[in-house]
Amino acid sequence: MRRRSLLAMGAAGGAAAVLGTGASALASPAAAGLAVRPSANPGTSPTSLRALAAKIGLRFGTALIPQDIETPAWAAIAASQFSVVTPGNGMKWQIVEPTQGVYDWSQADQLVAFARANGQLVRGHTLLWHNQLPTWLTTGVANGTITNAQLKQLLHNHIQVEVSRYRGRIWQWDVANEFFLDANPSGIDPNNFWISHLGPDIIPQAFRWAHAADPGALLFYNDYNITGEDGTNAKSDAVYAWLKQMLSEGVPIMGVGSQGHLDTQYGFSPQLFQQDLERYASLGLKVAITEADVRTFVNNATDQVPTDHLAVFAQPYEFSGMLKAALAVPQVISFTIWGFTDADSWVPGTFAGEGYATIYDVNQQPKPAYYELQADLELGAFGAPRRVPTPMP
Ligand code: 9MR
Repeated sequence: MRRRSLLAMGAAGGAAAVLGTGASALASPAAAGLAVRPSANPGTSPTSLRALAAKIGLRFGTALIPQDIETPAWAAIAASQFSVVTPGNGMKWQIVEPTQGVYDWSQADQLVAFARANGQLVRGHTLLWHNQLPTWLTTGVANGTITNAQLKQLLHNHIQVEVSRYRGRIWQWDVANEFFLDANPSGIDPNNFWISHLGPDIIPQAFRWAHAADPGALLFYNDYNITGEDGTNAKSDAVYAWLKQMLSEGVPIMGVGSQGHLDTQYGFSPQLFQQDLERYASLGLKVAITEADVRTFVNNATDQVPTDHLAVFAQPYEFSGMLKAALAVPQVISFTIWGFTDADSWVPGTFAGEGYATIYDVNQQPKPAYYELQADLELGAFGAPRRVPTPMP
């Protein structure tokens, strides 16, 4: 997600970075002897992303929507390449309680069953967010039929019901999502739906409720542009200070998720990204890359061919920069991409004219970014520190 001025990208630095990766991006599949097709049999290919990541204890993940699971050829990729999965939408309040008191767990159950069948862990996503709330809830709050006291009670119930239902089956929960302003200085957005109605204490309260419902799950704060992507590091500074404060108050926050939604038009500093990951880790937190993708301008939403030929180099370069930074920090326990195929990425529907954001093309063929990540993981298996241990579901 992005909100930084075009000028923030230093043109020279951006171009050098792009050129620096170009040759290897295109040469890597054949030259490195890594040209694998996704295995139809989960876990059988020693060069799958999940198998390579496993050598240092890292979980490599993707978000999944029902189509990914229900289309056999897509499910084969999802099963064979990834060792942790996140429901793209299936655990959000709007989906699980579309009518007050009437639950629909079908998407969430499908995801959890798929993970179990394929030896994958699950990242639950997400309990407290201003977006994708049920209409009955937002309408009731707007017209006054739901008071603030009732809203708080409804949230408590939502967290208790959902976290309890999957107790013992979720590795990491994104408890709270996207509360900080894209501004310098940043801070918790006072106009956020939850903050404006219930005040900032609702965030630590949500963590306490989630912890009570599943004491074994790792509870995460998750946000975008919190690893230097804003160019100023203002949002990272604010999130870091808030996390430090929360931890000093004994709030059960165990991890921070950096989403990693990049766009080639804005440039990217892998160094700052790594420094910020290290800074969160220094608080004693686990760290996860939770929604990585790298979008760029494309010819159309169907074919998603980049219109700038340099984007074909920049896109894998930025993916690789995120992964290399993550590999350097042993507290980074998972690296998740936000959907594996351009065919069902959220990007074309949200950013007009953009796409090409994932690591497989619209026909589910691996792109240069796939091979870059594969090569990074293969090298990482020799040099990167092993991941810190975590409680397992
Ligand atoms: O991928 C999700 C997309 O299908 C939804 O329409 C969208 C609604 O806002 O949410 C997308 O996922 C978001 C995630 O839950 C939180 N971080 C940003 C992601 C992309 O918008």
